[in-house]
Amino acid sequence: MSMFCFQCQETAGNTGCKVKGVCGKNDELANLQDLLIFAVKGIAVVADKAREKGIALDNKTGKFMTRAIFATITNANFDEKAIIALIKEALKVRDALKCQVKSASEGCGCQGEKLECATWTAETDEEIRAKASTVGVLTTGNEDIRSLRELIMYGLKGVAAYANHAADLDHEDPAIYSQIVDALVTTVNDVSVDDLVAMVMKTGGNAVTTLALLDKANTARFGHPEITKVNLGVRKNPGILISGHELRDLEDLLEQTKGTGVDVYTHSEMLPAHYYPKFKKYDNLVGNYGSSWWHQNEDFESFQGAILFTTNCIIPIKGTYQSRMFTTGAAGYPGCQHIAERTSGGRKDFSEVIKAAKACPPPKEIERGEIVGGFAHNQVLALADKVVAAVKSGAIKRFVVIAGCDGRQKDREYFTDVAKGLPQDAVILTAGCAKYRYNKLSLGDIGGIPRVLDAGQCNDSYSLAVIALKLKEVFGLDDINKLPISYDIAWYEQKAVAVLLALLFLGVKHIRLGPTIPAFLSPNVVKVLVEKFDIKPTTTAEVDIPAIMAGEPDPKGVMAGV
Ligand code: FSO
Ligand code: SF4
Repeated sequence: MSMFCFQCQETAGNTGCKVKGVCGKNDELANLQDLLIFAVKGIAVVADKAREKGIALDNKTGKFMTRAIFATITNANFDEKAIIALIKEALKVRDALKCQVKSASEGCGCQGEKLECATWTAETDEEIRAKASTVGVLTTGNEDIRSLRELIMYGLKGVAAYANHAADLDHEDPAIYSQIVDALVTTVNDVSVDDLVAMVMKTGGNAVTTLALLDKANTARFGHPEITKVNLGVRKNPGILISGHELRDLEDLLEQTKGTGVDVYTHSEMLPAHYYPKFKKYDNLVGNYGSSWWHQNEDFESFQGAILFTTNCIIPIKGTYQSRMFTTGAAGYPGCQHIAERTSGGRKDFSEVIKAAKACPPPKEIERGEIVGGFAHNQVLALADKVVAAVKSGAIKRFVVIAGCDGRQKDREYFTDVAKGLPQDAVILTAGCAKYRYNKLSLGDIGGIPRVLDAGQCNDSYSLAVIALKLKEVFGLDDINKLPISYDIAWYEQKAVAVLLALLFLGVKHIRLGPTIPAFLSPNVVKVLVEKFDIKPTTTAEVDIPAIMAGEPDPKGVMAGV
């Protein structure tokens, strides 16, 4: 075995990628990403010691940790050089912190430190590569401990990504960084199963806090999403297709393409940008092009223009578009030009992307028409009277959250089948790229309320929690599980793990999770999740739809409460 990774839903055989990632990641890269996590854990161990000496974690270190962790999320960064640079930086950050600890006390606070992640060091790429294959998840021998450690780690990867987005919008919360440190330290120490389970829940709590902060950061800068029709067609100018989740990059790009004759289109998870008032002001933002992340080989060929990746999900390049694809932020791909960070208060310089676009033909039209979205919490709450009246009259019987991620596996047709098969009195609430499984179907409306309410990116999952909590309040319920809401969650990568932990932290039970139960959950950990939260796997649309509509396990209690 030359690598081991089981962090995403598409892991080989639903057990683990051992030779090469299904995502395209090779063993070298997988091991380097493991080493980067190891190095960040070293920062956390020293930061923890520093806290004991009264030295608070500064935001600069916190932000660096989130950026480094973000680069290890599935499909974010395929560039070994970028990961090696982050490992070197992590060692520097850790050692600078050690010096602070040292000057704050007699002798170094980390002397005698037994944890290797806090002491290991390297200078050359060769040393780094040699170490990389020795620090992976299999170094934890006990299956249940490993499972809980990785459940925490993957939840943290999602939290780190969301916190990093918020930080890029100048919103940071030291308490979020501090919990990340607590959780990382927990994963490297010998602690009890109970303590690990408690940290899983704390990480879920941190996911809620972080998603709330990101929501604030987005809405403060771009306004509250509102009902919007998004164009799917194309114009005759050359274009730039922007993918990933980083809205500030889109803003910089729109500012710099103004008046250049280059149009901007969104791809995959960038679609919800159209819902924000701020982005509506740009007439160079033309529409959304293509489908969810895993269709990018075809979408990018036919787009013909420049492509900018701001975050995941990148897939290995097949075809002719490498020379016109760029990355920025946590994203990276070997052979693609990487656009540098913005200087404080400034803008990223996208002139190379614009130059590349100008040399390209306009996009080929692959579809026409519009899709409707923009149902984040403010917009849904603005419709609250209508929604509540529809529930009370029985016009809406149930809300079904079909949110999360899309993916390549054929089994994911299940989510299309559920969306199509749900009765007409069910409304789908969604966020994330899972919606591409059904967002171009005509599923109609209920008295003017569309049957698919798209809150936005997976980054906007907080909206779904706000909507649920508001309905709970309006209906005077004492338990979120008494609402007529069912959860049918499609997961793929680690941001979805963070969202899942957030839902568990909020007390949501009876979640269906698919298309497979995560490989990193050991049978015993699954047992705990089933006992505590009644988590269950998705089965088939025929079996699940009646159960979803019946509001298991207490349909009478659910509707009696309403
Ligand atoms: Fe999708 Fe990819 Fe948003 Fe994920 S593009 S799968 S949860 O990385 O980020 O929903
Ligand atoms: Fe395999 Fe997923 Fe890890 Fe890629 S990210 S190596 S597909 S488990």
